Amino acid sequence: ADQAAWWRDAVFYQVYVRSFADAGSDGVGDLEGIRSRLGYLELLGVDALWLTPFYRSPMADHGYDVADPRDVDPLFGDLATFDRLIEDAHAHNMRVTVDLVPNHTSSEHEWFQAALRAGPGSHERARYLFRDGTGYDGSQPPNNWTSIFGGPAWTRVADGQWYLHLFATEQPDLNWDNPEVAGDLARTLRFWLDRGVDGFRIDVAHGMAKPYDLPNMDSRATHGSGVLHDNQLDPRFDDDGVHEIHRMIRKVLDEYQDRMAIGEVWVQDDERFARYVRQDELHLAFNFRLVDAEFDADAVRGAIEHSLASVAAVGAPATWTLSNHDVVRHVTRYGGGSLGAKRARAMALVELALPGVIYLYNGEELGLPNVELPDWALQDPVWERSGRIERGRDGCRVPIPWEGFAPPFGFTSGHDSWLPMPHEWSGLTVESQLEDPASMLSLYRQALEIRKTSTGFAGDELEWYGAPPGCFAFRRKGGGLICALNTSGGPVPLPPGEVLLSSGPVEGEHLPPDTAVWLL
Ligand code: TEU
Repeated sequence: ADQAAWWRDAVFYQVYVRSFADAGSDGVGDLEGIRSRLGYLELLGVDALWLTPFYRSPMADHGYDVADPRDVDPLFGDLATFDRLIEDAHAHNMRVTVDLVPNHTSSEHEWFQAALRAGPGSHERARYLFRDGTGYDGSQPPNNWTSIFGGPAWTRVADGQWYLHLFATEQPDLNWDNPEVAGDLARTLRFWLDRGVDGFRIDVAHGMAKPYDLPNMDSRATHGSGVLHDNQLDPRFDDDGVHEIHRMIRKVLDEYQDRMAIGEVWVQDDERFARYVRQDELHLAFNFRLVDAEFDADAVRGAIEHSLASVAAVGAPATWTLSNHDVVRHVTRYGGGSLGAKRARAMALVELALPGVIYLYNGEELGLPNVELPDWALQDPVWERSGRIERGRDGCRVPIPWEGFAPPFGFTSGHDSWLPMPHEWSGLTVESQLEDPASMLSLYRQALEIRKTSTGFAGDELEWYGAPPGCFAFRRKGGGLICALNTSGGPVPLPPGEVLLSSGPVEGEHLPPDTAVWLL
């Protein structure tokens, strides 16, 4: 049945709820805002949405710190609005998937509040990972684990015990050895499935399970985030016990029709990565190798081949992502300005030519660059990071410019958006790009339309052609579509075929630099 499932070649669109559309005037995006823009998403041509967390939260990590996973935060709306959103999205032929955050809760979650009150050794503390400290007076953390957000992964509470948090201090890790924790997740799954959601994106799906004795991490393990983890060096992630949790999740999903789950899996080893998408576990796992690849034909080809190979053995579709709410937007990664935008156009055609599942990040279809925000505007709790996100992740989370000539560009009816929007974005609004056949938005619309309707995209296998240095060309074996990319400094001969679409002007028989083309 999985062979024909709706998600196997779907194009998902990640809605960063805070930043997509504000139906009110508080400058923060909300569920009603999304509902009011469904027409746009249908016009764009995506099959499904992924909504980032909109649950009750004190927003220490903008909603990835969940205080109640079965309610909507008043900032984003209420359950009735959510139900209307699902109903309307389905009426517009789009599926809706939602985020799940099972590795940790907010420190404001009633469980954690009860754990603080109850004290060492209590039933309440056993839902989290509380431990005594080390050193003669217990004043040192239980082990050497670091937080992905910087600093030690342990915080000490008033009675002297320490609790584990792999992310912010306000995100205590749950104890997945406690059956109450799994029971509660099953309840959350059913709660949203019963409301009609089509699936889930599982946050930190390689987390959750921890080895009981919590052994030290190797000092050679990378501390930054966005880095693939190696369980040999780093026992914080990818513990073997995690698969039992994914089998539990899958069982619940299988009680319903046509529902799916994709895991956020940052795992180095291919064989270990593939375990997450075995028959009885998750349907899909994010592969971030395209995010890591520079704009270079060999690097991109390597990422594609690696991604395809890593899931081939288990028969799960590959997944493709260029950007998300945690990384620098790819227009900027590729050099920024008009060069970055040109390369982003080329990479959009490469990505959309690939077999499997696509995840677009809101705003990439407009060619939004990362924004250099002034210090006063920064909000992300991330403070001590690896190079690519050292100033935090706010720069890729600036709200979507919809229309008009000045900030907030129709994003909110209020005066200010939660992060300031650049004045230069007047040329990048949805309104201005819809009219312009040469815009990034028009390119995405055409590409998505062709991907959906052309027979060229059939089959899962690629055949690679010989190509000049700095270039590649592959053919979809089943359907015959050819995609060629030129990352070299000069023009190269076009492969034979009729041009269906190109990311920039193609003159005569040549493919110019920083350009990709589809041929049939
Ligand atoms: O990110 C999980 C994760 O592993 C992070 O290291 C991620 O690589 C990092 O944020 C990249 O910069 C998820 C969410 O996507 C992120 O937004 C949350 O902050 C995090 O979980 C905690 O819930």
